Amino acid sequence: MKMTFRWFGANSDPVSLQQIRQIPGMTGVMGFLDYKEAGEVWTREEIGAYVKEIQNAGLECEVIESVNVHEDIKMGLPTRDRYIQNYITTIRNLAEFGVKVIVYNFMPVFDWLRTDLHRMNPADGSYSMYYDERELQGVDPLELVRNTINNANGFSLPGWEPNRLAELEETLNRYKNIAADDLRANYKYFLDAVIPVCEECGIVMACHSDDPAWNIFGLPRIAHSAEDFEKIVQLHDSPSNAICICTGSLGSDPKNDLPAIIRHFGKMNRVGCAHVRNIKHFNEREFCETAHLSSEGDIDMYEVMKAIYETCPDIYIRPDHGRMVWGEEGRPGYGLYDRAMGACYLSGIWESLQKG
Ligand code: DNO
Repeated sequence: MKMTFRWFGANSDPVSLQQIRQIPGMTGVMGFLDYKEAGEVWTREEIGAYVKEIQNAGLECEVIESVNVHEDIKMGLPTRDRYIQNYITTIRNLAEFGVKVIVYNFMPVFDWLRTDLHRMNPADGSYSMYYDERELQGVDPLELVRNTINNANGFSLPGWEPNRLAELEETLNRYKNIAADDLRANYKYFLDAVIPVCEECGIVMACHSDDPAWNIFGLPRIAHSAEDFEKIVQLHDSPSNAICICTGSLGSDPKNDLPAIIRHFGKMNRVGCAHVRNIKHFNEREFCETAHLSSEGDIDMYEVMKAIYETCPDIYIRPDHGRMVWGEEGRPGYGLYDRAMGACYLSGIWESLQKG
């Protein structure tokens, strides 16, 4: 297992590479050029400078996250081929600089969704991201987008690029005619084009699960259960066509048996990496993000790490989200302190698995 940390780049992340390097056990970052629009080519110059900066800080950059898939590809529009070609150029460029895994998602319009980015936990005064389906009743998606962007403390949020969301109304209308099977067919078209290139240049594509793990605003979503992932890995049968296990998003549906899912796809060599975090449910479709410890939420982190240890021990892992603690005012979901504590906790479980 290689422990990594998400990093948004020097111009955008209040967390520095030196701080990341100082977290015990940290080997590298899951990198992101957060200024790139979906569909744009990530150039050799941009990637080269970014990777060099990370390596100069004593860290690796073998995973890149959120090379976003253009909506035209997901909708299967005639313009998709141009965006797929750009994606392929980006894959080749990333491979040239030593990247081994690309984390992406195939969710229509919304990458991840919360109804509150900053809710105080009455027990200890820390803050968490929160989701309550009841708070979405009667909410217009446009209003939700505005609120999410306005409440992000001035930070960019992954998957919430303002330009992409500017065409939201039109995009939502277009999706009315796209069923889950259509989306899957468009997904296959994309994978058939990019996976052979990945095989050629040694890249694994890791599909992130839908967050939360159900449909929202009537949009089709096809990546939130073991059955969904089974279909995805079969869409194009190759070790380069893999999944990113995100315990917090898959775990938002208590029916998802996380250790079993990890074991199943781990044994198939189809787990590209993992985002490991915990959540606590209050009601059906109402949960908050917690500290990583098993005792703080509903996910058994020991069992999650054990399943990784036993079936896919060589993957990249990162702590994810957690809370805002000690007065930190960071990017929602990406504070330094709670993720650093989470990384140490997960490394501790790992050590006990190795020695036990
Ligand atoms: C949310 C992240 C996601 C993830 C993308 C990958 O916090 O885990 O934004 O990076 O879905 O494309």
